[in-house]
Amino acid sequence: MPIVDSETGPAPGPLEVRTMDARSLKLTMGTLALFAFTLIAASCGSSSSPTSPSPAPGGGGGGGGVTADVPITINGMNGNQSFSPDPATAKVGQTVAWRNADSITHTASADGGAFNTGNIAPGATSSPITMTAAGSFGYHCQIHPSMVGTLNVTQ
Ligand SMILES: [Cu+2]
Repeated sequence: MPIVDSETGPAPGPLEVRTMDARSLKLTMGTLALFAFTLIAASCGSSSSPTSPSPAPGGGGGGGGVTADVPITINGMNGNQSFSPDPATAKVGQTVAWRNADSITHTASADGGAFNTGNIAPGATSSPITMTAAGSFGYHCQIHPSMVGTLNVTQ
């Protein structure tokens, strides 16, 4: 008996679907208008978004070379006078790069391993290193451990 009941259930279904069709047709007209409006609004919003970031990369790329927020110069093997400025100061999120003004290869390597430029050839500048944590970082040249400096990173 319950099986018959459930079979009777779907029977009026098609009738209801017809009514739904008529209703959904009206709905579709309204939805279409709303959709079109949303589309225009959305396209306006999305077209302005990519436009604003575009000038930024263009302006930045004009520089050509590698730029860092905080440049530090490697003067050469001179103890705690090897790097300048020393101590140097950067903020969390800023980039620091070391330029090797000497005639031999050097590195700038944090004593605790927080950062390491790797070998910087004479006249070259290291890749910019982003400072992600505040602190006072002593660093040295891995090739010439007597070369020492300090980088203070503040919030
Ligand atoms: Cu060195």
